[in-house]
Amino acid sequence: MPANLPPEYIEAEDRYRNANSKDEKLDALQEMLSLLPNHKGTDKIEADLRKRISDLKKSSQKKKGPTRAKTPDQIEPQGAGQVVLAGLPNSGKSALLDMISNATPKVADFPFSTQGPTIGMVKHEDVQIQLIDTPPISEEYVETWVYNLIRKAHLVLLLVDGAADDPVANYDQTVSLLNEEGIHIFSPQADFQRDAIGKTNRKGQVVITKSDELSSPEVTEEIEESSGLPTMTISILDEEKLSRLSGFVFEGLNKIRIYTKKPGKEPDLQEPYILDKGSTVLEGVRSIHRDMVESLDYIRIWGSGRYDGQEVAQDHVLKDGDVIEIHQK
Ligand SMILES: Nc1nc2c(ncn2[C@@H]2O[C@H](COP(=O)(O)OP(=O)(O)OP(=O)(O)O)[C@@H](O)[C@H]2O)c(=O)[nH]1
Ligand SMILES: [Mg+2]
Repeated sequence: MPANLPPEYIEAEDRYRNANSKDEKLDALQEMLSLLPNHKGTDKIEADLRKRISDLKKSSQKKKGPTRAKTPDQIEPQGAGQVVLAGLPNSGKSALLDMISNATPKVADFPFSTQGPTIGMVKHEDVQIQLIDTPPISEEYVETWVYNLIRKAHLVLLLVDGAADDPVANYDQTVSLLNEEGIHIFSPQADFQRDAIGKTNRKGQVVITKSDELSSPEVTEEIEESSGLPTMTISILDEEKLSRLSGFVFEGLNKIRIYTKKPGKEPDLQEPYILDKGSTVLEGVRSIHRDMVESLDYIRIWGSGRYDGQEVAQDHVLKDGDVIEIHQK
């Protein structure tokens, strides 16, 4: 039986063929379906249209997965901590992540080139640190979620464009934009209240980029002094400086690594346990295995003890790199 398709149907079909986007295709297909005469000769066409509509809907849903999440600030922390790169347009955030992590964000010589977050993992010796590249903050425009991501960061790296005419002014502007949002950056070494009313306090450090184009070497000192934050200069052209960045970041996270050993055996150095700086032996044991605390008898320590294998009290403060041997009752 011939299908006898009306001219409107043929027009919709033309639109479908020439459509440039999935939405346009979907519109055209739905119109074709509504214009399709309802008789036996069109059964196969109808089935085919329904299948194409369903496939298109499925594929556009897939694209709206994690990469186009509604709230890009909700990123699960991984590794020793979540570190967010923040800075004015063109300050070198993406180039830095590109150089030191496994991620490949877009780097461009024009401002506002980054629109979404890019997550990279950076290796510091035997730990991984999560580093997130963000779109710029600026007077003109800021993606709404960027400040939320900064509010949740374990450490904020303030990137200052060393090639700017006045890097100090570049730093000041970065900080004042954050302050306007109620975000205040403190040195990781400073004592501070995490969140005061209406304010967010975050640990942060300064990274002055493009040191190969830095106008004067005093800039670093000047920014370090006025900010009171640990500050370093880097250049994507200077491997030696880049290689020091992961240590600088790890230091800012205020974490330590500890390892365990069994009596009479070599220490297990495969993967460290990550603890907050200042953690005691007891807190270390608790984070390794909560249940061990009750049956804990004593601990021997290699590293921060007076001598290797010293038996230490439960309130002994652990140091980065310590190896502990847990003895249970
Ligand atoms: N000479 C030199 N150029 C650099 C350095 N780091 C970045 N650049 C250049 O600076 C420009 C901006 O770098 P991006 O990494 O895209 O800057 P961004 O901060 O991510 O920019 P937005 O995403 O727009 O905020 C690019 O042309 C980079 O190649 C550096 O250390 N030295
Ligand atoms: Mg960028």
